[in-house]
Formats: sequence, C-alpha cells, structure tokens
Amino acid sequence: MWRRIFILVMCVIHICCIMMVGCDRKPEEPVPTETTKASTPTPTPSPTPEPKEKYYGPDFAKKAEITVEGYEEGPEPRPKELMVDGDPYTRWAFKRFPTDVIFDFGAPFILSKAHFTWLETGRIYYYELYASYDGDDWVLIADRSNNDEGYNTTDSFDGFYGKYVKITMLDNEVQNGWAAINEVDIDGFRFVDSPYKIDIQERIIEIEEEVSKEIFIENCNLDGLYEAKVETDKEQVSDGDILKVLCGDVVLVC
Ligand SMILES: [Ca+2]
Repeated sequence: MWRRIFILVMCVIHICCIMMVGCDRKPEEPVPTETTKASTPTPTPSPTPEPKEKYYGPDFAKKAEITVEGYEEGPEPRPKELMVDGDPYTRWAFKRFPTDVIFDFGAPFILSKAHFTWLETGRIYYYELYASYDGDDWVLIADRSNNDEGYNTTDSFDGFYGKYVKITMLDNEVQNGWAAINEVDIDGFRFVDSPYKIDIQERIIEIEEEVSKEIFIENCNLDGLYEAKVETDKEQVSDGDILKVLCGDVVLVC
C-alpha cells in the first residue's frame, strides 16, 4: 500500500513539475539550443522497491491466478479477467454446467468472506463454494445449490486458512446452460513476519511477555491492511485476551 502511495505521490510531483515548467516558459525568450542540450537533466533513478511478496495487499483476490474451464469467445468475449475487473457490469461467462472456477492466491490467507456480484437482471445462480489449503483437500464453505438470492451474495469462510478457493457453478434459474460471474471479492488477511508464534488452525497467538495493545498489534504485522483491536480493559495484552481483526468476523485468542 505504501509503495502505491509513494508511487502516486511521485506521479503527482512529476505532474506538478511538468505543469510548473509549462507555466514558467516564456514564448518570447530565445531558445538556447546548445544550452538546452547541455542542461538536459540526468534522469533520476527510480527508487522503486522490489515487492516483498506477490500477494501483499488487501485486494489479493484480484491478483490471484484464476483457472476456468473456458469462456465465451464471441461475439463479445467474456474472459475470466472480467470477474475481477472491479466492474459489476462486465462478466466471465462460459456455456457449461457444472464448471469450476479456482482462485490460487499464491500463499495461504485467513479467509473471511466472499462477495459475489451476479448478472444485473437478478438471475439466480446455483453454486457451491469450497476452500483448500493444499489444492487437494477441499472443504465445502457454502452450499448454494438451492440459492434464492440474485444480484449479490455473501458467504463466510469463518476464518478458513487456505490458499485456494473453488466455485463450482451448478446451474442458473433459467437453465440456459450459461455459467457467469460478474464480480468476485474475497476478504482475507495474513500475518506478515510476526515475532509471535501463531497457530492459525487453532486461532491462537502465543506471547512470551505482556506488551501494550499498540505494540502487540504492531508486532502482529498486519501491515495496516485491516483494522485490528484487542478486547481487554487492561493496559497490557496477556494470556486469554482476544484480538479481533475487522475483516469479516475473524477472531484470534492470545
Ligand atoms: Ca466485472
């Protein structure tokens, strides 16, 4: 996120510099050709840092590797990218049921919720939602085989720790054979290089000595991706306190 902000700031500064140069230029002044050549500024090296990890931001699901079994090629192509392009009116479509859509996040995340945007006509789609840590063992997270909601649906992963999500499209209410998803958003987070021993499966964070709430949250290294708070009246965090990460309903206990 900071890299994006930094790049954005650099862009703004760059644009401002261009504007300032444009405003300062006086057309009646002679243009010293040789001087201009000699004073051509040396390009400033771009301090763009290497990304720490491939999936580091809160929009990790948008960067996932998506596998589909096919897509509508024409007359208007509807490839898989259209289900994560941020536009609720564009969609991936493929004429097959059942068919799987698999998201590979590249690293395990604590998955909170999946939000789907379906066809703008409100057509209901029937599907099953699975999550997996290793891509082999799949856990059924949501059974929407008898779904009765169109437009938008939200399913909770209940803090499942996984690297993959699979959407098995079963059918739609008009039974025309077309699977389609307009948009997928997945909430989740991960601890990045935390000094604490964290048992994600048991949702336990072990701390060796008491620390302030602020230091504790800082040490968790959520990197500001999601808001976190510790539920305790005491000044220090200790055994039995509860860390709530405000990403869906995920709760961890110290
Ligand atoms: Ca879209």
